[in-house]
Amino acid sequence: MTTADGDGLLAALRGIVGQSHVLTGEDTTGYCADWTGRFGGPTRAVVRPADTAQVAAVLRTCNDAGVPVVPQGGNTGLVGGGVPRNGELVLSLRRLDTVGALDPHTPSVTVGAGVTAATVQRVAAGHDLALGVDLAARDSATIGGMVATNAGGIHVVAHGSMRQQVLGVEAVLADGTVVRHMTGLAKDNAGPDLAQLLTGSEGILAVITAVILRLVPRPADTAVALIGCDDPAGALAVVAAVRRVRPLAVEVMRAAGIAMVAEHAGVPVPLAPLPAWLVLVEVEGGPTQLEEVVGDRPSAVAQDAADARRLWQLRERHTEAVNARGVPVKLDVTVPLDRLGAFVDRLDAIVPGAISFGHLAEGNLHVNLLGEEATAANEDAVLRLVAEHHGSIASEHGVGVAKVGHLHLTRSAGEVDALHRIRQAMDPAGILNPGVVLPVRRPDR
Ligand code: 2HG
Ligand code: ZN
Repeated sequence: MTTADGDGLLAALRGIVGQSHVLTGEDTTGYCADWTGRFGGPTRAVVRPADTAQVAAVLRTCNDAGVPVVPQGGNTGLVGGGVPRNGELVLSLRRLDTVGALDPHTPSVTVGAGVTAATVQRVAAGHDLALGVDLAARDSATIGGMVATNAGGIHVVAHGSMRQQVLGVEAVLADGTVVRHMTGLAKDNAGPDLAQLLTGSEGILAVITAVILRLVPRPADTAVALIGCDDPAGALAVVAAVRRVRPLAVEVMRAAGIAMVAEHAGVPVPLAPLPAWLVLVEVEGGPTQLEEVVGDRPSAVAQDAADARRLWQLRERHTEAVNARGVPVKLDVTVPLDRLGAFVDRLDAIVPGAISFGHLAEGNLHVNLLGEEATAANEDAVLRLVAEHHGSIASEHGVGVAKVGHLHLTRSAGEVDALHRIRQAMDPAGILNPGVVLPVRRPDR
């Protein structure tokens, strides 16, 4: 069999995963564009393996044929790292959706790459446990993609990002070799940690097929409040106060964003007049935990679960409200908290119409540029401003294809070279997610 021609390749792939799991033409539509509509392109086929052995056989076949592959989970990424750009094959991991053993002692659970975050939360809740990472895309985002991008979300202040949840990994290298370290031990220093190397590697080093996830205790009670502030300094005072109790989430929004969500989603805004800055805090325990955090600031403290859900909607529906206005340029950045005020002053001067919100305790702002402001020149100006303030140009969504050209603002030449060398060692033919994170190097380099 020769797989150099398209037909031979597709026949070989059908032989591995079955006729109905190699999609072509119109059937590939849902896999070819990202959620915002900003990134995407054609694919020669979408291949949907059922298990690790099939993933390995598919990759071996593609590697032998020199065919580039884009691994894809729930397709909730926002930087173009999980969709085809140029005819690459899409390797969809969604069918790897087995929920394995839950170890109540560690506690942890073993899951396939295609299991959604919401499913893990449901399974964990049955044991009074939770996955430490939660995000608005929970119903579609899959664990493989969340590990591959080191997803963060709303509870990083309490439990860290995916990196802190990963206790073991199974993955397949470009040539089909399966690497497995699934002991799930809480302490395990027998050499460099492969799971940590693959976490955040955005599909350029290997394809993650299964993971052991640490679970955290589910808080018996939580309290939620929306707090108004005049400026970033006021918002940071809320962060300082909430750190004295047990924070689960500290999210920031601005008046323009809240007004946009209220209009788009019909969610009522409980504070009038609308403060310039709003911080949504969730803490472990009852409403009394919030008394000192709220102080004499304008605030709305949730009285029941429905109230809390409404407050959270004001935050979680920002993304869809932004998208309803058109295709945004999304800049997901971190700024050191002591420079946040200075950064925002300059940001507002460059892009006064931007919708910014995010995860305040980590200094993670999602700066969404819309309409006439959604230009490459503004993107460049904002990312340079971030670098000037000693921040990161890729906070939690990853580099993808969106920020490859700006990676040097955040990572030194030595670091980028080391990453190229690791990639070359693990995927010599460069078939895994080419053009993501790192620029494609010519073969003579
Ligand atoms: C969030 O925090 C997500 O809601 C999406 O990271 C951010 O839409 C965005 O810019
Ligand atoms: Zn976010």
